[in-house]
Formats: sequence, structure tokens, C-alpha cells
Amino acid sequence: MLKTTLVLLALLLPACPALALAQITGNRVGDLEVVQPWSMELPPNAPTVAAYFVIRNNGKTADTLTGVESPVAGSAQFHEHISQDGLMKMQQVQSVEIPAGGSVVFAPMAYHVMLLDLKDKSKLVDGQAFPLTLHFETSGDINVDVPVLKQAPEPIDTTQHNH
Ligand SMILES: [Cu+2]
Repeated sequence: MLKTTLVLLALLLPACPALALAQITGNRVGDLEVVQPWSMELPPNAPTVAAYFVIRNNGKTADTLTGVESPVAGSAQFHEHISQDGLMKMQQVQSVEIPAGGSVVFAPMAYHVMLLDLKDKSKLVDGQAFPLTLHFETSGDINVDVPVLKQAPEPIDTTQHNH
């Protein structure tokens, strides 16, 4: 019943991609949403900080994460962990594809955002949060507030949809 109502509502909305692009609310843009952003509190002298989250694509076409920035850092990169010669190491990737109807998990020992050249360390302590902007090739930008935690949160079920 709820689904039928939603479909009807969708049919009533004017099909206007430009307008849809402008309607950026919170942690979603278009068919993309960023859920459970977080960062681990590190010692004050840590040179870099990582940010984690899950990106869901509820749409029928893939999109690509192409860039990231934060006012707390001079630069920010996407990293992945790879196993090379029996060692785990991280390396920069230029972009990350978010498959249609799928999700990509940014987590310790997986994809993560690496913040370099840290500017404002006052927000990098437990209980604070810092802004992060993610750029997507098709959908545009998503702004998230990344809470800083002492411990990793319970991983969310990436197969679950919240509608
Ligand atoms: Cu890294």
C-alpha cells in the first residue's frame, strides 16, 4: 500500500533533472545516499585522519565518486587497501564506482577517505564532527558531517533499505 502511494507520488512529480539536482538535502542527492559517516579519534600529533561511511545507490544507473574535500584538511584522497607481496598496504585511487542498486563500504582495511595536511584539529576529537563534501560524476555533491568516535560503530547492514 505504501509502495503504491510512493509510485503514485513519483508519477505526479514533474520529471525535471535540473530541479532534482538542486534538491540536495542532508546526506543524499538524487539516488545516492551516504550513511553512517564516522572517523576514529587519533593522537593529536597524527599526520593524517581517515573518514568512513557507506554509499548507497538506489538508482538504476551507476555513478562514480570522483573527489572529496574538507575544510579541516589541505587535501583529501581516496585510498584502498591491497595485499601485495603478503603485506597489506594502502594506495590512492582516483575514483570509486558506485554500482546501480548497490553500495560501497568505506571502512578500516577497505576504501577510506584520507585527510592530509590537517588544518583544524579541534574538530578531530571524540564528540566533535567535521564537514566532508563528496563529489559524484553524475549526481553532484553530497555534504556530510562526520562524527569523530573513539571506537568503530556497529557496521550497518548494507543489504537493508530504509524505505
Ligand atoms: Cu589511507
